[in-house]
Amino acid sequence: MATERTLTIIKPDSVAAEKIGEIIVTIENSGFRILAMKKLRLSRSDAEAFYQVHQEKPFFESLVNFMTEGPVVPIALERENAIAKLREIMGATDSTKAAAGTIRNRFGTNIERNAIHGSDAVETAAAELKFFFNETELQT
Ligand code: 3AN
Repeated sequence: MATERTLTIIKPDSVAAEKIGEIIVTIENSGFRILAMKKLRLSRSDAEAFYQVHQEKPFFESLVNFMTEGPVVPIALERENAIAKLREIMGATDSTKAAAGTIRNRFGTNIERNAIHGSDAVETAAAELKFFFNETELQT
């Protein structure tokens, strides 16, 4: 299995709850290497662009409101099978249904306020990493 890159975003709910450290410990203990990391506040147009695949969904505006309510921490991650592994330790989209011990089970509240983001495929991971980081920042 090849080394892969993926993107997580520690979302505004987790940042406000001061869970950045615990989430990073969990991710590092799961064998991921941090390639790049920053803390920033998304503008409305940034959040709309990041979630453009959901723009027709009924929850889109609420999702954009949530993602812009406070700072986020995007992190570029690397490990073998990174995309699937991150989604495994992240848990289901709906935090109330996420398996025990997953990040969304431990730190999320519901289907919207679900603690972290994780890329869902090779193409989306590449595009999402580019959204937050340039090539120099991703150099190891
Ligand atoms: P995931 O983050 O598990 O890949 P997506 O890509 O389907 O899930 O959804 C992106 C984000 O949109 C979720 N992380 C969540 O915050 C929000 N979301 C998804 N589905 C709903 C929903 N039915 N109601 C409210 N928010 C939702």
